Amino acid sequence: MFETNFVIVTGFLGTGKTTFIIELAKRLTEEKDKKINILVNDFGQIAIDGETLNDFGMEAKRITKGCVCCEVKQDLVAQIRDLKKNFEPDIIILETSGVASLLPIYRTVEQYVDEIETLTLIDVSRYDKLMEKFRTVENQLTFADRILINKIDLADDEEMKKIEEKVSKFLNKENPDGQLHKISARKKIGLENVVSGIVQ
Ligand SMILES: Nc1nc2c(ncn2[C@@H]2O[C@H](COP(=O)(O)OP(=O)(O)O)[C@@H](O)[C@H]2O)c(=O)[nH]1
Ligand SMILES: [Mg+2]
Repeated sequence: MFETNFVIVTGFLGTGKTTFIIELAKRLTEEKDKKINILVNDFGQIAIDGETLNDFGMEAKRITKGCVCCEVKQDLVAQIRDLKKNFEPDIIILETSGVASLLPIYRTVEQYVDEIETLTLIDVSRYDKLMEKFRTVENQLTFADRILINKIDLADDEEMKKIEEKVSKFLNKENPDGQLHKISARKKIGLENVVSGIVQ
């Protein structure tokens, strides 16, 4: 049986998931010689001004009838089976919807893939607001292997220090094994360690 690894990318709408995945997929293809397939669960979301995967010539399959963490789990399983059979990817990357909880997705896919890596993006400028309002953001941070503070190009040193302290405090309590990375998906900063964390 062909072994496929699976990368789940969560983060609220607008945190930079698509931008990050484009860069991640490029690097895994070019630098690590991996065959990548991408799944996007973008139900009910209006694409903001971010790039879309297809603009970059990446074949992305969409799951649009509901959230893969709840009502369309079976669609996700069907897509994974289909990709494995037809493309034999080394790695499948899933962009979840902004409101998806991580754990149910993990549980759904674990029996169909070899290794799962969970990544959660947060946005320097919206961390406080999102943490206050959305329980799912807490869930996304709690069950992530890696937490990526994205858009560091928008924050000065003082702001960066503050947000790092807040995120570290949360992780110490809720997810002490979670690895923290500071990145800019758009400016392509800090991505090397994330890539090598996925493929040594
Ligand atoms: N300044 C800045 N903007 C970013 C960065 N990463 C993504 N963005 C922008 O944030 C917006 C949302 O990005 P997108 O990838 O569509 O987010 P998604 O909804 O999580 O998939 C777009 O305008 C991106 O260009 C970054 O590192 N720095
Ligand atoms: Mg997106």
